[in-house]
Parts: sequence; structure tokens; C-alpha cells
Amino acid sequence: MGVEIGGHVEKVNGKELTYGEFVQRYLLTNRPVILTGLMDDWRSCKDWVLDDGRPNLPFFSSHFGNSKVQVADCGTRDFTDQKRIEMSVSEFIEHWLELSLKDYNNISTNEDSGKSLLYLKDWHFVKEYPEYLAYTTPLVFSDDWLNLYLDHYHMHNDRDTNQERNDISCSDYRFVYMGAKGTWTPLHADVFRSYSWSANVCGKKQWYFLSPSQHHLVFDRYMKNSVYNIFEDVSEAKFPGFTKAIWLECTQEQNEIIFVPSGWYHQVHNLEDTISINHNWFNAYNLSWVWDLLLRDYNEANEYIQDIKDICDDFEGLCQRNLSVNTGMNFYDFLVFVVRFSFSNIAQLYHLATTNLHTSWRSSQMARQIIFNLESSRDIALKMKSTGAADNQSAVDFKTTLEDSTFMELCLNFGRTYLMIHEQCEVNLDRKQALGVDLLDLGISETSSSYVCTPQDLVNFIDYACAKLLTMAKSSGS
Ligand SMILES: O=C(O)CCC(=O)C(=O)O
Repeated sequence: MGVEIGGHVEKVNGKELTYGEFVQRYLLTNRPVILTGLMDDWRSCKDWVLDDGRPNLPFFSSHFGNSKVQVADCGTRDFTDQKRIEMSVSEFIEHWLELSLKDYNNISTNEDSGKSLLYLKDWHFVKEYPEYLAYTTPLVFSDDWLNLYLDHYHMHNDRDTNQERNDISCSDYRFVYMGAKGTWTPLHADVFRSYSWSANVCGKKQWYFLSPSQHHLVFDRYMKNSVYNIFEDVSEAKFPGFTKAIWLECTQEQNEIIFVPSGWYHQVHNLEDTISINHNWFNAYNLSWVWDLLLRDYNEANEYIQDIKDICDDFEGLCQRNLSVNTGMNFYDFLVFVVRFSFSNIAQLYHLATTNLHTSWRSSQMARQIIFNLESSRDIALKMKSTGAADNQSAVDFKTTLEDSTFMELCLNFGRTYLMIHEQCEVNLDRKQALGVDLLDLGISETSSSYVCTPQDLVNFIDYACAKLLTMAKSSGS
């Protein structure tokens, strides 16, 4: 059964696109785009690619061969994903070379030879080889709260089992993917409903996208299971809307980067032997997608275990534990995440206000971005409040947070990113300024608003801190 293609993804020269244009045209509209010209200086594009454009597989065995990686068996389904196997990079490359040799000699491969197509996925390459500097994240993708946060904190600390981290929460979302021609990724929307970007270091990918407004068409009538492979015989009885779905299609060539917007279902096929680099990320523009997913997953899990509610001592605790295991964070983790970024945004705003007293700092691009971030965080807090979520947990205190060196590092890196994005000439941000240590003098930390325990507390904090900053700016004449 074919799929109906209704259009193609736009291709744009990334060198000619400003950050503001990217925000207006793609982040705010949540539309996919392919960007060219942004990988010119990447080390990976030299080291990982042979002169004829094919992957330099021996390079991987000799430099990274001992790494343990997750490999998907593209021919074997495991619930909603492909079966995963753990092996070393050397073993994976050996398997790949054996297959390509058979292909070269025209011996039938894959199913016939008993060897299945293996696809190395979700390799946390940067985490494992931080010194190697395979690439630099393009500027338009650098406002990445997810990976910045995970560089400094765990998403979830399991207080009950005293187990500090789990596999999902302790890592990052910066990956390398490697697969021979024919490897593929089943239909899915990304983790946390994050954005992703994916850069083809070599090879070629075919993408099929379905906009979020049509996503119900790939689900069964109970909205529980989605189609696995849009090119297999999809049962009309099980997925009655499927044939009505209209897809966007595109071919992503070597040295091109695709932006995958939030909540778009997509299926991906490697048309040639391909290596790609891929990040998942979110920020103020798609934070509400993350919250919507958490709430949906929570409600679903809650409904699933309703029958044990009466015999369970801490039913809510159980639901939140399930949520952190299945989705990667729970309501409280998310609230703490948003609170820390709100604190950091207030510190950046304070920094801007105090270092630009002579100008109308509030109309600068950077100030507008930070105010947008705070508005978005406030909106999320109001949404959370309306569901009664994440109440009655321990407080995150503004003063203690400002004095914490981990937060200081996060704040510094956050500030640096914005200085870079918004091309502020003054980049000599020091620790004290970045963190707004003097902000403590403003008295925010002495009020009850500085203890954030619930979503409503966060709303109060943002309102109070912004009002204080504006009064301070007014009295000093800016
Ligand atoms: O390249 C692939 O096979 C899948 C990548 C993907 O799904 C993504 O970047 O969101």
C-alpha cells in the first residue's frame, strides 16, 4: 500500500538564515526544514568519510572499537520498536563489512544469508568521547535546555530507592547513528515530543513526515497503538484513518541537516550507507509539548492501574514512579527543571539590566528572548497548576540555588549561548555577573516567593522577580 505524499520539505541555505528567521519560520510554526552549508568545518566529515563518500568503517574500529553500543535489528519488531542488541563498535563494523562484501560479490544478503540488517542507534558519542570534537552544534539549534540541563543535573533522582540515576536520566540526547543501505527507523514521534536535528555526515536518508494535526490517523480507534511501518500492509480494520493521512517527504543528502519539529510522526530510511549525528532538544518554544506528553502519559498510566488504587498506600507516588520510568521524567522532575531555568532566566535578565543601564535594554533581542522564556515557563506552571500536579514536594529555594556551583555552571553556559545567539558584543561574562549574585541584594530571596514548591509558587516567583527587576530598572532610569 502506498502513502499519499502531499508535499516536500523546504531546503534552505543555513549560512544565509539568521537565528531570528529560524525562530519565526520554523520554531514558531513548528515546520520541518533541511539546512545546507552548516557542516563545512566538522571533523567527523573528514575523519569518518572516505574520498568516495562512503563511511570510513575501519576508522571506527580502530578509534572507538571498544565502545558498547545499542544496535537495532531492522528485521525484527519488538513492540513499538526494533529489537535491540548490545555489542561493541568493532563487532558492529565487522558485521557491516561482512554484509557489504556479500553484496559486492552479488551473493544474496540479509534474510537469505541469515544476517539481518543492523543499525547502530542512540550512541552517546559526545558523552563517551568529549575530547574528540566531532562537530559543533549549529547556532540555530543551540538554545537547547535539555542537553544543557543533563550536562549538570540528573533529570530524575529516585528518592525512594536511593538510586541516584537511571539509564534514561543520567545521560544526554546527543547521538550518532550508523547503518548500511536499507536500515530504517519505524514510525514514531520523538522522546518528550522534543525537537530533533539530524546531520548526514555521509549517505542519504529518505524521510516521511506527518503533521501533529493528522497524527490520530496513524492510531487505532482507541488511540493506543500507532502504525509501525507505513510501507507494510497496514490493516484498514485496525487503523481506519491511515489511508487518509497526507505525508511530507524529502531526501536528505550528505552534509545536510534536517530539523524535525515537535510532535511530528516520522519514518526514516537509509538510502545509502549512512552516518548521522542527531540531537533531541527542547526550550521555551516547545516546552508545552513536553508538558502535554507528560500529562497524557500520566493519565494513561493512571487509568491502567485504577483497579489497585484502593489497596495502594501511595497511589500518586506509584503513578509518578511509573511516569519517570516510562517517559523519562515525572511531574516533579519537570517542575524542578522549569524552576531552575526560570531562576537562570531571571539571573540573565538581571545581568542585562545592570550591565546596560544606559540603553533601553528591554527592547534588545536577548531581553525579549528571556522575557519570552519566562512567559512560557509561567504558562506551563499555570497549566500544571490546573491539574493539581507536582504539589506537596520539597521546595527549590532561589538563594540556595544561586549559591550552588552546579547551578552557577549551568547559568554561565546558558548565558554564553544567548550571548552567542544574539550576537552581543560584550562576551566577557564573569561568573558573578552571569549568576546575578548581586541579585540577592534585590531582596527577592528574602521573600516567601523565593521558595518554590508548587506550580503556583513558580508563577508567584516569576511575577515578583520580574516586577522587582522592572522597578529597579525604572528607578535607575533605563
Ligand atoms: O535517522 C534515523 O534513522 C532516525 C532519526 C530520527 O528519528 C530523528 O532524528 O528524530
